[in-house]
Amino acid sequence: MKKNFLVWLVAIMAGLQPVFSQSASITEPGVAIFYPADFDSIKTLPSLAVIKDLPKRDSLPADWAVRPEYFQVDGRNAVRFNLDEDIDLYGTGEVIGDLRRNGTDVTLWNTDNYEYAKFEGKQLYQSHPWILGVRPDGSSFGILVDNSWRQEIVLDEDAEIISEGPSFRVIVIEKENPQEVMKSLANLTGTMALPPLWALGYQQSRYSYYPDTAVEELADEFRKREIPADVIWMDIDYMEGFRVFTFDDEGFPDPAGLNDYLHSKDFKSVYMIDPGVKQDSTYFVYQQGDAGNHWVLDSLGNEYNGEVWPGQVAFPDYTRPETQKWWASLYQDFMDLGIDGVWNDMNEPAVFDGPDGSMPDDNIHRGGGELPKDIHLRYHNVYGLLMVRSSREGIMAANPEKRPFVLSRANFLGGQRYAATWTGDNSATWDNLKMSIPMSLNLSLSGQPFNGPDIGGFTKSPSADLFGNWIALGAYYPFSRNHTSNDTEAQEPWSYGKKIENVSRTAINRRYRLMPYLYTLFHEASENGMPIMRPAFFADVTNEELRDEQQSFLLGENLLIIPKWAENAAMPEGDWQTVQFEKEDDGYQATVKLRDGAIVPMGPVIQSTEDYSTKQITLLVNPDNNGNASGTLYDDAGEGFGYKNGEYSIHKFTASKISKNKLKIDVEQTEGERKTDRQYRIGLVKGGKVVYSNWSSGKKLTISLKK
Ligand code: NBV
Repeated sequence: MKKNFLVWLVAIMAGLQPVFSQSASITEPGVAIFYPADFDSIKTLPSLAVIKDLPKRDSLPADWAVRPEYFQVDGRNAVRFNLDEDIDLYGTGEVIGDLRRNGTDVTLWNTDNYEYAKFEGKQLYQSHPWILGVRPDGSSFGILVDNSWRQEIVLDEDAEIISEGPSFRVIVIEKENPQEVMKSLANLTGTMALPPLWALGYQQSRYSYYPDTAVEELADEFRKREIPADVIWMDIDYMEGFRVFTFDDEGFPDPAGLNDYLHSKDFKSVYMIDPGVKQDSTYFVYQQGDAGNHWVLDSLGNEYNGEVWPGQVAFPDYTRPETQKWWASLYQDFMDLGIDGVWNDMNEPAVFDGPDGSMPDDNIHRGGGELPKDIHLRYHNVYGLLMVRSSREGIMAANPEKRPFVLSRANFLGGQRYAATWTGDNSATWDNLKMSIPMSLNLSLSGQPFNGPDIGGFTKSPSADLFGNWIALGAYYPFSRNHTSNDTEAQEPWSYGKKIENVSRTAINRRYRLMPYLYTLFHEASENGMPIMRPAFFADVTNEELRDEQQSFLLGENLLIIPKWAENAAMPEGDWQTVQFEKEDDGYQATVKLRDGAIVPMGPVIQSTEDYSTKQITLLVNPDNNGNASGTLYDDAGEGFGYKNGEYSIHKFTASKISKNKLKIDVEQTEGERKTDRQYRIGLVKGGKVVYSNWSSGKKLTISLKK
């Protein structure tokens, strides 16, 4: 109270006018909602981030710690949170720099930011008005600013959010630990839908594989060299003059044939679609868009045009329900060609000749349905989200039996509901390799579990050594795709000679071996929003030594990944044991450590997820001091929606000691109706070795603990 008064007094003296929130209430246990005195719901609602109704349930308890103070600065609406100095801050979306965000500022304005070079890298492709705070005792809070207008998050002594739009509501989550905050965020903003299993595989891309025969040869090469992979990506050159939903006659005359070929080799195909539609009156997409009045307008109400790859383009106004439907409908014929997934790029939207590389702030989005008409300044940050929402719907309608997969460059808080993401145009530098971990972690801590950077770097060509290090780490990103630009050297795993080819194979083999665990984590994320890639401090939220650890990270709660190049990574306490996958130490592979008390299900090496099966599962186990351990395996068909009707299984594994030298693991199916004839064996992880039991199809497995 005293502190608030002081802040108020100082603000008055500085000529600012604090306005304390007009209304504050509890909307569900541990979640408070604050509205400013001058709140105008038409200007910021309906929320595109929050999908839950937020009724006022209770009054705010007097001891509620994290409260906003609304104020104005230079005519802008702002909010401030007075935070104790010892609080560690995370999240704020897609950001460069350190994991711990204290002392940083970021501008939420989706920006095509090649090499992260513009605006000091402080404004990237996505916007997440979200801060996660962790106190010394591990208790945590989340601040969700329910506002899409251009805004800045300044994390200095206080946390301030300064918006260029009207005043906005704020939601504060208060929980006993950061994990519970993440679940609560997912409860408010939704979770990633369970992706098709193939999307968890290793993926190969470049700008652009051309022509189709090069794509086929690439697929053959992976199979010949026995480097597992699931997806090949088609970048913009497959199109006819960069016209979306068309194919270049010369290079890609028969896309259906190409996709058939890829499928016959157990590959999936993902094709790029940008939002800009070439202004060409002979082109069917432009004609339809024109006839349907689907374009974003300039401030005078005329069709807005800007320069992108195809030349002058018009931009679909995804705030309009009719435009959403029309855009979705374009995917019908497209997906009928056997396309498996869609890559939406340039959807910040990027406009080469527009202000700051996008469209003017006063462009008009007409809305309709749930969204009111408003200017671009309000809708810019959600342009990508609305685009992928529509793309996803179109893909679903085209293939109702399949799980859609969309990758998006731009997005907004809550956008994990519609698309996975990658971190845009990074470069082949050591700095970018190292920074990819905190980048992916902060995206993960902002509600987007399915993310990763371009492995190897997009711009510049990595040395063999840098590529080797990158692929050895990249095998553990939730989204694991090698991608590079059009003016770089070949970046396939075999492009650097035998040694790095072997390094790549070993790393990717490991990813596929861990697939049962990884898929279980994806399922968990789709259910409750727990990130797949987690900061090391999640292993012990009271250990402050771990709070800025950003070389190593957790995959789920049971595996700790320590890249080869990590120096003195802070280790969580406990007896974390190194998992030995392959015999060779090639100087590149990450150290994978299994938590004591954990059981991790692992499969055999396969060449793609088409061969995935859980018929033989190795249970890696590291019993704790008392000889106990536990773990989980989620399984389903890997595709389709049968899992929503019980066609899945969850098995729980519980290890305990039955005598001084004998460990048993009980296997129990706890959920679902899927039945699998499965054999298990135990892989006891100890002293840098894995000791295996025999295979057994029983429900009780045993292994001797003697050497
Ligand atoms: O479509 C070409 C590229 C793509 O490869 C990259 O991943 C995107 O981030 N795209 C950007 C457009 C231009 C890049 C210079």
